[in-house]
Amino acid sequence: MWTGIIDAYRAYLPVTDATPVVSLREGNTPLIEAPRLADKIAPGVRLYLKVEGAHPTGSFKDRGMTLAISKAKEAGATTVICASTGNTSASAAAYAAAGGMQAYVLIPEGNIALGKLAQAMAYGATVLQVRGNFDAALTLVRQLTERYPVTLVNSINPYRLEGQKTAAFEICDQLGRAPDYHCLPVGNAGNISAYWQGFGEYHKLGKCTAPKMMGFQAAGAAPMVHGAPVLSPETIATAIRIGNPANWGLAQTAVDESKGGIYAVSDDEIAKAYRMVATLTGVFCEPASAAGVAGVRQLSENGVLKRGDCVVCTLTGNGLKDADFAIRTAAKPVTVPAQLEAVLSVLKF
Ligand code: AN7
Repeated sequence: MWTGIIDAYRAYLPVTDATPVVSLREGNTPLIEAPRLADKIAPGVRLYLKVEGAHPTGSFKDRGMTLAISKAKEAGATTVICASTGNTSASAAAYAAAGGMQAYVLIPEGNIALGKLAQAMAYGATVLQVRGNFDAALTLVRQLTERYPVTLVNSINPYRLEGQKTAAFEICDQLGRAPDYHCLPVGNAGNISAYWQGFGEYHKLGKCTAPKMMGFQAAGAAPMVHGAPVLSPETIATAIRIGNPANWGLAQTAVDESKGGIYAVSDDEIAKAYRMVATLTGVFCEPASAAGVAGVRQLSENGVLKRGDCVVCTLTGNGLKDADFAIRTAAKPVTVPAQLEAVLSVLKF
């Protein structure tokens, strides 16, 4: 039985037998080859999708949260706090509930997907909607954790990255090698840093080569591409609507050491990639996740990706979290009376 990433990768994680493991059996997510998507966006490339939306709360955050919450519990914490564009708050709320703790979550008012808000509320977190963006919420959370006895579970907490690095281990274990390129969206820049940590550890042990880390920010929220914080980040991909990433330095190191890069993709490209992933692979990801796929297309068009290259793209979150976006952007259902002729007038046999 799969019992979660702490059990599976215990030797690589900062836990002891005394650590109380709070787990929802996260990890072991599917790695799916996507030849039809590759034909359309990067012909000749061997493209795989790491489906992190298959997690218990529907995003990659669960990998880091199981460790952050377990370590918080080990240290005797009863309360945890985070700022979030949605997925971190959903995951923190779930793991706090699993561990018998209280979660406080600060979210930017009006700018998180409804499913994520529903999750935080349902799991019993105290939800504060901040009149400001994610960056402002994170500043408040940092100030609170400096002054009060509450554990921060944003990715500034090193246990988050330690947990998230297991995705890189899994990819190498599933694929039997590391990809040549690893593509993923970048928001607060924790995940790309965690992947590099994971690939690096496996590389040192002789278990894999080191992929080039390719991060993609939404064009309206691309501080690392511009080399300066963005004061008012804007994008349809609300999960990565972040103007001043907390893990900027680590992420820059990841792309520098791996000879990768951070690039911008437009909202239009993200929306196109979002539709293509769903219709050409059967995997439903959220808009932010599609930034990495838009990135694969960009790298192929720019001639960076060559025939035969092995590319893994992480789909970070589940499409159901932002059902609104799907309904706004896909073909509308046709309403018909309950009569065969009416149905046949639409379905042309
Ligand atoms: C679906 O939940 O920052 O670069 O507060 O939800 O590690 O931040 C979410 C980020 C990509 C970016 N895809 O990852 C939060 C939050 C999805 C996300 C990212 C996020 P990082």
